[in-house]
Amino acid sequence: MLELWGRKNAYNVLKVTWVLAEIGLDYAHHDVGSHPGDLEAESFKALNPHARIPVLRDDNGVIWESNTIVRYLCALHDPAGLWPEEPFERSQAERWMDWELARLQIDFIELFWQFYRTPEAERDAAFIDSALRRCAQDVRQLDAGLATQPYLAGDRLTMGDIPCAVFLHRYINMGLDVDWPIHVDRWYRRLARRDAYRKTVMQPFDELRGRLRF
Ligand SMILES: N[C@@H](CCC(=O)N[C@@H](CS)C(=O)NCC(=O)O)C(=O)O
Repeated sequence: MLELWGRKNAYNVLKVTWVLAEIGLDYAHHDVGSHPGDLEAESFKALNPHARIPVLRDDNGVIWESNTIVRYLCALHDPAGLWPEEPFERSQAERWMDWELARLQIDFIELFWQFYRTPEAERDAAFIDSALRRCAQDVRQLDAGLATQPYLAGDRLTMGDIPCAVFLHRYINMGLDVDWPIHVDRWYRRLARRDAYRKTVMQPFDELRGRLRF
């Protein structure tokens, strides 16, 4: 039995709910991260000592770190599909997952928190401007990666698309005046034709607006 802990509109949880939907896996959901202090509860920290969501558990044990969960689910349940079996092909997917964690998410979380989660009167315009410029540069990198192929690791959807595509939906729908270049746009339209992406990632997130605490 698969179990997932995490608020369903949390950026990193979306990666997992999308993969679960994409593969068609049933799971029990525990809505933590929605109530003050629930991530600090000893019962939750016994699952993830870092007190962060998402967390997944199956018959093998507990896994935390969203991209690790994505890799695990794809390897176990969709080998040769979302999980490219051939090592070089897999590296083409994994490099985008690692880049998302090391670079894109850092730039975006700063922007999202300063612009979207911070009440308007408390926002720091210079900080937002700087984070926005870094995100725009990141989107150009994504565009270059998509210039010669429909998906980030080649001609089909793989786990490599998951983290960056979660970012993209938030980035272009948070109410800022942002551009997204042609190859990124085509990729987004392609993803938007997938039921699993629409039903998980392409969902309203306005309950997070101006809300520093959940
Ligand atoms: N690197 C971790 C980051 C996890 C993380 O920071 N998750 C956020 C939600 S996106 C969280 O737990 N925030 C605390 C909260 O929502 O209260 C991962 O990718 O799983």
